[in-house]
Amino acid sequence: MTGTRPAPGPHGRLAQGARRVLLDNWTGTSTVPSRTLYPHQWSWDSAFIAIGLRHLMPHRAQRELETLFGAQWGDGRIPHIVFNPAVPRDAYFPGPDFWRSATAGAAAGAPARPETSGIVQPPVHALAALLTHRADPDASVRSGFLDRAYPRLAAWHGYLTRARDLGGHGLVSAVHPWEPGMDNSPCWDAPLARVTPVPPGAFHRADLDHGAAADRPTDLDYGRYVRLATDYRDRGYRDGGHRDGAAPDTGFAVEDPGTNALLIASEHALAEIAMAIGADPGPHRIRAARLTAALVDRLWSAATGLFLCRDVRTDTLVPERSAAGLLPLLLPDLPPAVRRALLATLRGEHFGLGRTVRLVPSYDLLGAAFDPFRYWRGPAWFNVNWLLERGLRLHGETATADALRTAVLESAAASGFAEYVDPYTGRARGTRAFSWTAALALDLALAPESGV
Ligand code: 9WN
Repeated sequence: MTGTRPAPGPHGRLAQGARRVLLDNWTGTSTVPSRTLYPHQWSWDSAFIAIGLRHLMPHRAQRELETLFGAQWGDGRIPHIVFNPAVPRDAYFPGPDFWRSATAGAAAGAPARPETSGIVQPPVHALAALLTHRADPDASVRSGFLDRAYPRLAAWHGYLTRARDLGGHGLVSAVHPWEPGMDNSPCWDAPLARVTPVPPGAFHRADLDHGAAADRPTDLDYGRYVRLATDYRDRGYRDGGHRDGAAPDTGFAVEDPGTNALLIASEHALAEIAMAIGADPGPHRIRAARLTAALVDRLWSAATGLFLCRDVRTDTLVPERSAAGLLPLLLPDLPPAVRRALLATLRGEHFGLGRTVRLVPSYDLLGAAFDPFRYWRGPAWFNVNWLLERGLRLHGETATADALRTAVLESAAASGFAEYVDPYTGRARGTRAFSWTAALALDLALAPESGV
């Protein structure tokens, strides 16, 4: 199957290039983020990929999500990686032999097959499922897509809000820096400093076989990532949950505004999905409102004009400005003063949109840890910019959204659909032919102003 060709339009060449990337990265049941660096299925990547694929082949977008849902654990968690058994076991580190999901995750309900990781990524999936449905509602209804997706998504959100409320105030905590999807964000530096790294010789980093070391996390970071993942695995992927004000018994517990904003946006989407299949949207609306109140209460910093991360072990806000703190712009019902301040921060000197940069950087342009090359410590990422474009449009900031859309399209095409780019020059960094860059550029090219 080669799929539908995008109609020639103002972005015809870009759409053809993006289509090529998505076809090349399709494995038959899902899409790899990158053939070289990330040769399995990743959770939030698949959500973003479905959002692009829906324009080419809506049923393939459904399949992308349903392959992921097929790896869901009995406790509701959707794992961050689903391993492809056809790929050599050491092609990616940490691979299936590290996570040992079927045995170490048995008590948490991990399936015997497929093998997966045991941590999670941000819950963008309900939003992706709703947008996939809307691409071809008749076919979606005929195939029962939303009827199958709804219980999966409800169980997933149930897991996050129940098992991951480590702070006890309703928000979801990440237990590993890979979980918010922004692996080496400077927001993790302080909480991670308490973690004893495993020695560098104890593992082999497959990422450095494919990526430039200057674009990737350091060996010290990796030593700590491996320590945290090992400890989580060795306690059977058990989540402590909230224990009456006590600090959680995990080495790392952070409330991240990006993850929580995406959960709220997805909870709104779940309300729409519930309506579409004749279920009650009320509980989802109530949960979205409660989570929004908790987000503002726990993570909003009026002094900074930004949402910050909270280190749950010390119960303090982390004084680093990350683009994750801008993602609540996706939410329809922010208090007006918060919304205004957030928009000012986006255009101010720390993120510089329309002022010093055309794409939003992942981290504070003026921050001490800023590095235009190194992964989540400065480079601009296309998923973050796609989410912010959507947020700007939602809040009626049309001119800024239009300019951001143009910058995403130009930069995605000029960089060969790079994983991320230098926010000042737009020069490609990381891997190329990266699936979510292609998918989200395609979405902006083909559904530019509909917000659908
Ligand atoms: C670890 C796949 C993933 C993305 C993450 C990105 C990166 C993995 C890695 O790649 O993380 O999960 O090996 O660095 O940070 O957001 O989902 O594209």
